[in-house]
Amino acid sequence: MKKINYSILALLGLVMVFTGCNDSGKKSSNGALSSNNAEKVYVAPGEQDEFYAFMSGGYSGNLTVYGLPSGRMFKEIPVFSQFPTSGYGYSEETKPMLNTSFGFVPWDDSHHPDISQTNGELDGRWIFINGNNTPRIARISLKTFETEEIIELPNSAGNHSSSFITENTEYVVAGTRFSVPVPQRDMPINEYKGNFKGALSFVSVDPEDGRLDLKFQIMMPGFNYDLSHPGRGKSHGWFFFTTYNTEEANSLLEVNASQNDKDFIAAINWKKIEEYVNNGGGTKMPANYAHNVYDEGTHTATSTMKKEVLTVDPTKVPGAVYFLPTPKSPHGCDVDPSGNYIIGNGKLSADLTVHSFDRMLAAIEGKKFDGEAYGIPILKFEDVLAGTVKSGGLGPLHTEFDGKGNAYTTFFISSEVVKWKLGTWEVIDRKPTYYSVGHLMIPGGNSAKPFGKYVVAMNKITKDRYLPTGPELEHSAQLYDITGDKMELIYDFPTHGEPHYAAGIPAEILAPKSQKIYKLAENKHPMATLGVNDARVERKGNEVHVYMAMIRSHFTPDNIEGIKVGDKVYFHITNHEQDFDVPHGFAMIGANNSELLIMPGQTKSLVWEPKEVGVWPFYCTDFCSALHQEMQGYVRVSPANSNIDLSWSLGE
Ligand code: K7E
Ligand code: CUA
Repeated sequence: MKKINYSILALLGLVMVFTGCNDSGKKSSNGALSSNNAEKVYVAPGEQDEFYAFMSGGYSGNLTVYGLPSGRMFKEIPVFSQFPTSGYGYSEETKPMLNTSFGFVPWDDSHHPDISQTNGELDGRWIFINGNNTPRIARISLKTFETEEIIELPNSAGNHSSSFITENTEYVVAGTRFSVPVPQRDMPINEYKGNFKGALSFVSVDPEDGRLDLKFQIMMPGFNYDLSHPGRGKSHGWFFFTTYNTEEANSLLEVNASQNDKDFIAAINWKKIEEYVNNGGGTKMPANYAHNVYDEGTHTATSTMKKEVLTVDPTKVPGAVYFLPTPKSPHGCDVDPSGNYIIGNGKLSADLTVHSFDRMLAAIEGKKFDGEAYGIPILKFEDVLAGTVKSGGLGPLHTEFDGKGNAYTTFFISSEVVKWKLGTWEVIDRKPTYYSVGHLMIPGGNSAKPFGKYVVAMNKITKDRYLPTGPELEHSAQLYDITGDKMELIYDFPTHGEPHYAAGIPAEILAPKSQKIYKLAENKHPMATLGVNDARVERKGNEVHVYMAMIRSHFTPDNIEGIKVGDKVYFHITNHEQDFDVPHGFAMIGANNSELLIMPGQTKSLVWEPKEVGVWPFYCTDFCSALHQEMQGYVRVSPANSNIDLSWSLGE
């Protein structure tokens, strides 16, 4: 075992800083300004982009939608974070989406979106994304672009190696980045080694409606499970997870988790484990985790606490789990479109390690093991190795594929994308990125059928690429044309939050089925006001329910009296428009939450607790017609002991 000393780590840090400065002068020499390249990204007014790109928001907790090649941002989809722009997480209907075993958690750190697949190809039904901080997985509809479901993961901490899906979207996986005591308990931190566990969760996806269910958790040794990808084609049925900190250090990991020359890629035969649990295998253990589901018919989410989880001890299922030694604290774990090559990106190395699925099977068959870790067989490095890419770069992180036999790997430290050939492992091209690139994305680039026209590099450091905006700049994406032998940098665009990973898909798969309105006739919200004659105000003790309708350009009712200080006023508002792209907003002065943005045919509820006597206005926040400014109303608030009757009206 080779030791990495402090000075190497310090050097890596320095190289990173210098790369940031040195490359800044190269701007004019990379061809980005040539008119030929300008044409490649120019989407003329009125024309539409060729691809959607869904970028994780990182610490924004959300998912942003961009067009490629234009780099125009179309939407921010709220997922794990409250979003005042639409009222997500503020409205009564969506608050349950953010419920967890820790209570209401209105934020997360989202890293890896992945689009649903059928037979290994993008089918564009849903997109999944992980919450890294309070371990969760979300499912978002690619018809409504709304978050429909969030499931929490028990026994986990730092859900990083997620949310990747299997070839027919049988499962979406989650792997714990931080191993923890399972079950959680009060114990000394320095007794980590041998006592903490790393849970790999397999969440099943209903093929019809996409509903999630935590089917089983594999209780692995207490390493850090960093990234993962499914097998595909011949390796369908397997899942591969990179690990680091196989040293099981609990402090100063930058040194103590860099001791082993090799960590592992864990190869999981999930089909075997599925069979084992279907035959009654596994142990049920008590748990407490939230399962939140948004119903499109009622426009309302419900949160259920689940109390049990099925755990699997991997040593009880022979032939299901193996370790593949992989150098230098690997980060990315990527599988090529054929399913034969598993690429481990050792973030402290220059070379890429490519394992062969065929060779792995042969080694397992021949029982050629190099010892074991906690009862899990370790395969011999030389027996599973397919090849090494001598990259010449430093700090490889992530790899994507173009479907034409090429792979593209990002290098954080040397700030570049390197193109290399699968099978021969030769480097074909390299292009700088600005700066310190993390993930990269080719639409469909982690499926059996990539659309290898562009690669998007997602950079961590922006520096001089844009006009300064104070100490922090938005992160920067860079678009490369990859249709030729050499990559060509053709565009820069800012991205919101911190896009770790992204998922791209041809627009023609999604655009035709994108939802235009919600049909009012199909609105099943129990508090909906489907006809204006149903508009009313009702009191139940100190709760007041306002059943309100809205259409261009008024609210029904718009004058309400008989509300008292100390009341809890629920506005249940139904948008009667049945026209594409005509939402109305609703905002109430002094409400301790946000506005609501209500889609055509939809009902949303906002709670307001008036604290002061007076006559208080509300209004529509979205400029919806020439008379939008007239779309307003008043609520009269009387003293708590007043006896003014409830009344409501419009146009009287
Ligand atoms: Cu940013 Cu995939 Cu969370 Cu690498 S991860 S960069
Ligand atoms: Cu409705 Cu503005």
